[in-house]
This record gives sequence, C-alpha cells and structure tokens, in this order.
Amino acid sequence: MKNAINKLGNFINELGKIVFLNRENSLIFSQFEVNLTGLNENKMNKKLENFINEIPKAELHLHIEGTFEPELMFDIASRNHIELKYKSVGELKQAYNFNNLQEFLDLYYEGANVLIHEQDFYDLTFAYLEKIHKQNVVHTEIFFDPQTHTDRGRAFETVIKGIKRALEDGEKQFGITYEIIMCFLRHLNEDEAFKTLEQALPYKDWIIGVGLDSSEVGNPPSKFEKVFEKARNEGFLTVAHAGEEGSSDYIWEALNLLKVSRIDHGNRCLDDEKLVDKLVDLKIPLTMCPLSNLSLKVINDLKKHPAKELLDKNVIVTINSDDPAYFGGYLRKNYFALAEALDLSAADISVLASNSLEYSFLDSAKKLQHLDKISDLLKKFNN
Ligand code: ES4
Ligand code: ZN
Repeated sequence: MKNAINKLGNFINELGKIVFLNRENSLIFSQFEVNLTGLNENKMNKKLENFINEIPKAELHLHIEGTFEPELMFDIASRNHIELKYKSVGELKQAYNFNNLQEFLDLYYEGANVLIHEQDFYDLTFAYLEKIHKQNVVHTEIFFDPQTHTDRGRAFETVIKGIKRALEDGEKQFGITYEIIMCFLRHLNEDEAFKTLEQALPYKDWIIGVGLDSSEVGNPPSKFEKVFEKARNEGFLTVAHAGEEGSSDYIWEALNLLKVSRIDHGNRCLDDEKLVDKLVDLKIPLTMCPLSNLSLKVINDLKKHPAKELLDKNVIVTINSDDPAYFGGYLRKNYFALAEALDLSAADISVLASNSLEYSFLDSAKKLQHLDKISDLLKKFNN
C-alpha cells in the first residue's frame, strides 16, 4: 500500500513539473498544485499550505492584461482573424524567458493586440476571476492600461465596459468584490496621459484610482506630476509603480509629488533608511510581487526577496501576482513560493493577508468581516 502511495506521489511530482511548465494554464492543473507541494518532502508542510489556501486574501497589484493565458490568446486571435507572431501555444511559452522588465513588456503589449471587442475584454477578465475564486481571493483591485488599447484604435468605452461587466458577473457568481484602477503608460508623455484622463471622466464612478506603469527607468513619477494632480482633483485615488527597477528616488517622488496611497513593488526602498522610516510613519503599503521579481530578474533567488526584512522593519507589505499568466503563478502560488523561500510562519502569512485587506479600498465593514475570519483561522491553526 505504502509503495503504491509512493508511486502515486512520484507520478504526481512528475506531473508537478508539467504543471510548472504549463504555468497554471489549466484550472485542473492549478488545483493539482495544492497537493503537489505537500507530497514533496522538501517543500512546505501541508498544514501551512492549507492555511494559505483557506484564508481570505485580497489582490492589490494585478494587470488584467497580464492574466492573458496563451490558450485564450490563441482563441481570441483566431476568432478575430489575427495572426500571432508565434505559431503555437508552446512556441509562445518558450518566449516567456525574460532578462528584464522591458523584454517582458514587449511581449505583453504584443499579446494585448488581439483584444478587439468588448467580449474579448470580458472573457479575459472573467477567466481571471474563475481562477482566483478557487484560491479564496475575496477582493481584487485590478489595473488596466487604456492606452495599450486606445493607441491601436479601440474605444476606451469598449475596454472598460467589457472589464466592468465581467467584474459585475464575478461578484454575482463568486462574491468577489473589486475595484478598477487605470494606469498611465509612463513611456508615453504627460499630454497622452491627460487625454486618457479625459476619456475616463464619463466612467469616473467605475474607476477608483489612477496608477503608473510600464518602463520605469528614465520615466520618473515627476514626469506625471500635473496629470496626477488633476486626477486627484477629480476624486481619483493614486498609486504608482516605483522602485521595481528604478531607484529609491522614484519612490520618494511617488510619495511627495503623486501623493500615492500605495507603492507598487517598492523593492528598492531598502537602499534608503530614511525612506523606509517614511513608509512606516505614513503607513504606505508596498504591493510586492515575488514571482514577478524572480521572472524579471529584480532578484535572482526568492530567498533574497525583501518581503520578510521589510515586515521586520514594520513596513506594510502585501503579496500580489502582477502578471500571473507570464510569471508562472496566481496569488496563491506567490504566497506558497514566498513562504517556502523565506520560511514564513502562519503568523507572517496572516499579517500579509490581513494587510492586503486592510489596505485595500474595500469598505470597512467588509474588511472587518474578512479580518475576523483570518484571525479565527490563525487561532485554529495554532490549536
Ligand atoms: C508591469 Cl511588472 C510591471 N512593471 C511595470 N509595468 C507593468 N505593466 C505590466 N506589468
Ligand atoms: Zn505591476
């Protein structure tokens, strides 16, 4: 009997390698992932794994265009009669081998080109919600990049309506609450960002905030000071990617000039002790993304991820998936991988998940409900 179980274990471990190669492309595979790590002696223990899986989590740093799985990309390309540069899903996946942010962005923008109709944006968003529902992600604040689509002739309206309709359906079917944050592409100029802000105004009630993403180095937050000021005057909250590849100065600028509520990534804050103190004093969270950092070579080993060091310094850290279709895993897998690499305890995990809810833009009553559940589950874990 034991032998048979071992054999099954080996078989599933083999399958595990396939799962990783497949980057969670199928739901069945991603469910398998839960058992796989438990069967492997060297990996995290099953109890902690279940805890990570069960606790309510919020996702605060997620580019909806970065959830575009190759299979869906090929389906949508085909129904829109668009030919992709890659001949097959396998060939496309082989290109997911990045040396830096720009190499990834080039592929990410190319993938987004096949999104034409409102239904395409709906399908993209709904597929993401189906995945995270299985992972107890109870709230998600998604980024979208309007300029990636409007610059190739798509109407702002087409994009936002597809995304919003899927989020509404997701809330009805799965109970996942949501917010939408629109990002300006920082490699473009501020005038273009102003135009995008104008296009967003009729949908102001659907969009809680504005963000800043794309190629960081050479495009500091100061480039967008005026458009962020206008956005704040229109009632938008603000966030910005800073300190992913760019220096800690970019984080200072995001705080002082863009008046952000959160810093996306923020890894480089550790270069400046005063900045770390400032983040702690102002209670500004970092939305960190472990598998993204590994994929884009911001770090060369997850064991070197700064999340734990920052938590120990009282910085508010949250864990997120960024562009999960490209970086090898959705939210749960980011928690698993980080917990394993940094030997995180259940208490550490519950701090990370609680931060994600507490520093989300969700209303206080719902936040409290989720936070209570996390503390109940932690008590159970410790008993
Ligand atoms: C992004 Cl990881 C990352 N960094 C900056 N901009 C982005 N857009 C999508 N993913
Ligand atoms: Zn990002």
